[in-house]
Amino acid sequence: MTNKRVLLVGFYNEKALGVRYLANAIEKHGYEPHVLFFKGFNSIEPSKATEKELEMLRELIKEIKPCFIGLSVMSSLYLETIYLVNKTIKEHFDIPVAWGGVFATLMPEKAIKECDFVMRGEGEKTIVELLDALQNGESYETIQNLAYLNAQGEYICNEIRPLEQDIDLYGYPAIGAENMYLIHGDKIHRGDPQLKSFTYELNASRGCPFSCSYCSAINLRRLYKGKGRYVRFRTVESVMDELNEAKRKIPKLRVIHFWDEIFSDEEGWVEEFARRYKKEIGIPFRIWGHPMKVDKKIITHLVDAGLHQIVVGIQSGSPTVRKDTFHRPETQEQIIASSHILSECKVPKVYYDFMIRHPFENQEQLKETFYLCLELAHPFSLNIHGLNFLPATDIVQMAIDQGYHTKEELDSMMFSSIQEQYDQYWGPNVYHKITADNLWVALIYLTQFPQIREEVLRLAKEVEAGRGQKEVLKLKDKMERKTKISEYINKAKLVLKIK
Ligand code: B12
Ligand code: SF4
Repeated sequence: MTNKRVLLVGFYNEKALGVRYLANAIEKHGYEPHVLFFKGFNSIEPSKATEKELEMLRELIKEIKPCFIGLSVMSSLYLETIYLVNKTIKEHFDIPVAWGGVFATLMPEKAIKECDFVMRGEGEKTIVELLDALQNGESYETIQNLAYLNAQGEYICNEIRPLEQDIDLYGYPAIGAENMYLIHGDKIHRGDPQLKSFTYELNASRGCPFSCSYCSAINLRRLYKGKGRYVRFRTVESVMDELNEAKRKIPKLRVIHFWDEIFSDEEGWVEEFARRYKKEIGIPFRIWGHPMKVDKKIITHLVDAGLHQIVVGIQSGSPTVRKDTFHRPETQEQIIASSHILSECKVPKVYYDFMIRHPFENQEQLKETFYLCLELAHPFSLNIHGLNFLPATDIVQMAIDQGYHTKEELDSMMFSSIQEQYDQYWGPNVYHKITADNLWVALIYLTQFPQIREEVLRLAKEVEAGRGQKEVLKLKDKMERKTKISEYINKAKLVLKIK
């Protein structure tokens, strides 16, 4: 077999790092990667694949004629589209299809029902080994991380390989490679969409040290138990090489996003990074943080280097919900102290994430979130959303054990349509239509605005006494409108680089 063309498909994200890393990995081994981003990013109202988009996919496959297709099934939220894509490939072509990504990794038995191979965990080595075996007509039976059905139709799931400790060896994701495509809005765009972007996204590390029950990180860590250190950092040198290349290739670049689950708080690494970033890159950057990883010295270095935004997960103001339900170890004091550090260090934009209105939380605990928010140091903004049950995460079994949902109910939620799943997270029931029952949500929202603090405290007393409903909702609507306008202005300023 001499056809070495491979099609890798990422979903709902033209920046998807997984397929970009894989493209580089297989290219190094003599394959010709083609990367399709199937549908662009839309975190609020993503639509499923249209018939026209599926037709465009079929045309592209006819044009490329790949010997192998890999689908990156990172999230279960858009399985509806992945099934459609998978089905159309299977119906029209005789090409082996593999699934990889976090969903396929954690639910290989479900995934293998749809495709020929499942590759679990980090895919750089597995995909090369599988492609080589297929090319050479050799056995793939012992390839680590691989799952498949054998000739008898039995499910085989091979052992997980040791984790690569030197993640610099993975190189960095393909930027601006020729064979890249985006199918979105019934159109096909050729070339890497990243080149026209204002932002660049990257990972300086892999893995998260925490164990939140609603997140896949702990399940991935368990999968890799005994296979080497799970949280690994790239060298500053490797990160800078990638950023310098991104800066050279992306003319409109204005913001860098680090997509590390939690940005490094390792002092030596951060010092070196900050010094070099400021000198060589000098573009505002954004990170994700954790209250237990907010350290004054570290944040000072990062702000000096250009830290422009940090998003910190708090998730609940109730210590009980946080500890017993979400398995988050941080205390109220640590959360409040971290907010003071971020404020003193003058991080320009601080966001706190909260997950509210889920079956594990009662109204008293919702109030605790309100009172915790009152103690957070300004300025900050809040991301308030619901709880999305994700397949294979610990919180799913907890909801069953504690009698909040049956397994069947959870399955129908977790495997529902794209729109229904996004609605559980961002949707109308969580936040947008605040009813009299959940005035506390509106009050939580209002804690972001220090200028109306006294008014909010007064209204909280009114609500405690069963009054003030209209006033709270009116104020919330007013502040929401104002915030939207100032967010648009800030975005425009950033893009236009006006200070
Ligand atoms: C960065 C990130 C984002 C970014 C970008 C995501 C992206 N599509 O690239 C943003 C902020 C946009 C995002 C959004 C969302 N995310 Co997110 N995200 C992450 C995070 C922290 C890191 C992902 C990453 O870039 N890793 C680095 C790359 C190199 O690794 P990778 O993508 O896993 O790819 C490797 C392997 O998986 C494998 N692989 C991947 N694809 C394939 C394909 C083949 C064929 C093969 C062989 C191998 C393979 O090889 C790759 C290289 O080693 C993960 C956590 C995690 N640990 O994965 C959550 C995570 C993937 N996100 C998650 C979720 C839920 C979401 C959202 C749905 C949240 C929401 N409700 O809006 C959206 C969906 C957005 C979208 N359209 O994809 C969940 C998914 C779990 C699930 N069952 O759904 C995760 C696991 C976190 C969690 N809460 O558990 N996310
Ligand atoms: S800190 Fe974030 S990435 Fe890490 S386990 Fe918790 S939710 Fe997941």
